[in-house]
Amino acid sequence: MRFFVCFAFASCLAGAPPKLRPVQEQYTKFEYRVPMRDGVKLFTAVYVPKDSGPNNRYPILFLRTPYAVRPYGADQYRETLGPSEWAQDKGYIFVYQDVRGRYMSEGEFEQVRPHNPAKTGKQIDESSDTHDSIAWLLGNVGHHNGNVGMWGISYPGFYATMGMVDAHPALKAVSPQAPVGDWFIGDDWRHNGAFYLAHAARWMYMNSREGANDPKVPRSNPEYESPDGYSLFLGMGTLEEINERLLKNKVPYWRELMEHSTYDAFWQARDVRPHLKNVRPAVLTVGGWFDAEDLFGTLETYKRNEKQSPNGVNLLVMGPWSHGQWASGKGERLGDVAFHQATGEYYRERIEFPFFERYLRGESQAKPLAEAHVFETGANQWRTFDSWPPRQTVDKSYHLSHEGRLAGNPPSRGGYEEYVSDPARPVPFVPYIANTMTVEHMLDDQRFAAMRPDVLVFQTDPLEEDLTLAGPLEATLHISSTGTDADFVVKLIDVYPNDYPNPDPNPKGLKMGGFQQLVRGEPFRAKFRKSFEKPEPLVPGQVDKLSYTLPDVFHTFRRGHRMMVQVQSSWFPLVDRNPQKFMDIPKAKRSDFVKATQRVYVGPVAGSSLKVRVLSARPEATLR
Ligand code: PG9
Repeated sequence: MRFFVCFAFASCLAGAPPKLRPVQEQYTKFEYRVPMRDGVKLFTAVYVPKDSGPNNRYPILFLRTPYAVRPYGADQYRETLGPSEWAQDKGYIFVYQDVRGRYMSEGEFEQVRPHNPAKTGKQIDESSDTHDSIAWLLGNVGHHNGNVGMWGISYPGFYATMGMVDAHPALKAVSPQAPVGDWFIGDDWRHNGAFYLAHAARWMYMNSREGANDPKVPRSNPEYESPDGYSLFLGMGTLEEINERLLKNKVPYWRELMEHSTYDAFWQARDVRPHLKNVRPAVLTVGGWFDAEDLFGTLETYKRNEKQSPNGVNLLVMGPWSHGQWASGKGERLGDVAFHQATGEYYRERIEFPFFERYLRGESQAKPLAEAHVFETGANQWRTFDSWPPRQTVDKSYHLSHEGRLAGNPPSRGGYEEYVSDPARPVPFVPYIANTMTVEHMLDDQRFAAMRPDVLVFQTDPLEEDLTLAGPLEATLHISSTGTDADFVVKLIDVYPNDYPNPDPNPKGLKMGGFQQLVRGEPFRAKFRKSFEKPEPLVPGQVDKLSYTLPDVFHTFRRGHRMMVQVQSSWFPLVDRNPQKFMDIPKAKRSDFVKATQRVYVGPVAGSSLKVRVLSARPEATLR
């Protein structure tokens, strides 16, 4: 059994999901306009179990969203309720609310509204709107047991996070899932200053173009002129042309984003992390190792809460998932990579459901959970730890070396590898045709990239033993460029052995021998190497240092596999093109995009490396 081992519980097989009754048979729906402290009313849909006899009491599970609590109308029911089929079946009072300024709620919407810890009187933020809503629900909805929980994925995950800040005392359990942490450093729009073009263009058109806030307007993609995003975005040339041609200049938020192209007060005010202090509710932060949108925010939410709320219950779940993949379906695979078990059902039944049962219905309802419940990719097994990253790791650096080697020691002589980065022929981010950010790109085969002359490839010999990495990665690159700005993308890749078996059945005709599975990739925009607030140009030809953190991994490189690092200067159209000329990129014209020769240095001093954390022991966690 090479791929399917379960340590965390006696079995990691999820039970069969419950057979659900239609929502309207089990629940009665009510709609309310809930008043906030400043008089603004928020549209709120409440589903109460029908069998709520005089003595039956249920916890409340509350979700706040900017994406509409459709369907509207007290006789119109959602098809499913709550975070899972187990929760819907058991019976909770499920509450859905349009956040301030969205769809049927009054007031003004603000994207990731900054938290105001010093608010007084009628001043509001998302924390106070949550607090006021909970107070109203407790006073106006019958049959509750006095305990409230919250959950939400992605943007709703951000609202769950804000609910736990200065929380209402009845809020006992919160599960922020793929929540935003910081939009400039690592979530959604920018990663280390590099702009996530394909994702931003689609999301913004769909959710924040003029008129999209009308409940009667369906959510829709922009009208892509072609399914081939590579040539489409390349043909549009500049960010301004993309705004005109694809977004039809209809997205005020895109313009706002373009105005804030450094880590200025706008972004700093939206950094959620400083506010995660002395959080009282039990917290279960949930995320996916292959979440392309909010992996950074997920890990940062857990880590910052751990540090700043030392007395709280703070738990983490990380599975082998794309953005939100854990919420439905079996979760047996992502893209071309199989996990050989129903990871999603397992999580919903064995982790998320017990979490809410325990903290909202009572300790007798569910066993305690481990602090960190994490899926080990590569080995395909769930593991539990008392902390994340685990304490039992040792740091090890893998050095980029001559002749494409990746080695445990730095090379004894210095040198460099170089390539020409041409903005007219950027490195594609996927080996197939796509016009949006695909979810699978986070683990797609990188063989197509390894063949390009503008991608550097460094790899180890086949490993003699399994090697498990647990925690963040630190990239250090010594670089020079003939330009005055440049992007560098560092990718960590698991190279499968040449005799690796193909799946059976194999409808896609996959050739897994030599497959280069992306484990983690992250860009860095070089002008931000000293400061995200005050970018500085590169001096052409001068060696400079970039060092940055790539989000955590929990991955085992199996015996016989190789570890590979690729370095490149574009990742298109996932990331916008860098003109390779120091400037405010949203203002770049076609003529500003120029070729540059990039050098990556190797050697005993001022070389380049990837620091990893190697798991040195395998303890199991105590349960909380
Ligand atoms: N990741 C998306 C998002 C979160 C927060 C703000 C803007 C976008 C989402 O899927 O909701």
